[in-house]
Amino acid sequence: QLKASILTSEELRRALTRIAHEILERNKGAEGLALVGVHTRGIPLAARLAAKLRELEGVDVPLGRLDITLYRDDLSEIARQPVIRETQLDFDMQPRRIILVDDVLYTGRTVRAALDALLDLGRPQSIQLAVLVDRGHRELPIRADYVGKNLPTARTELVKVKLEETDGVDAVELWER
Ligand code: 3GP
Ligand code: 5GP
Ligand code: MG
Repeated sequence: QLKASILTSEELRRALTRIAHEILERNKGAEGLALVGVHTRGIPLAARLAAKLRELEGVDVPLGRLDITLYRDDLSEIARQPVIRETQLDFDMQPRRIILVDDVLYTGRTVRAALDALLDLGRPQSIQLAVLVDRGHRELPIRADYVGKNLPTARTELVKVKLEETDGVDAVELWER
């Protein structure tokens, strides 16, 4: 059941705006960047960041997507081996810095799989990671460069990320399964 509201739509919007500014600061602008969204909700998040970068800098940052299948028993136990199913990258990675975008960072296994998939396809200048929520419990030496919200969680809890594009509403909630 629902335990807490973590981000309202307004707070989610502000968090993404802040991340867009942090991306511009760290990379000295938007030139040479590319955004790559990870499976369902990382993809609309990457698109929103691209829109903000266009707004702030007038630069069209290319967008790509990685579709990852997570074999899992239920929604709160992720599988040991996330598998990359479908990838769409219509730009040359070699000259670019890639910003990988996901909704929730948990064990880090999904990001590890995403890095493997990207590096199989090319040799970008660098890869940075942006996530809306970091819920802790890492099992690999992976960290995010940009975090919307750091949220310490119990393993039994569940972070629900709802986005207009996929769920009709913007909200982040903490649930007990
Ligand atoms: P996503 O595809 O946008 O990432 O039905 C899958 C959705 O449920 C996923 O959305 C995923 O984020 C979400 N989800 C909620 N809790 C968990 C969890 O503990 N593990 C995984 N893998 N997904 C979860
Ligand atoms: P990881 O591979 O880091 O364990 O998990 C990251 C992936 O699983 C992300 O793509 C994320 O969508 C999903 N995930 C893991 N835990 C949660 C969670 O509590 N809530 C949501 N929404 N997604 C989660
Ligand atoms: Mg996800």
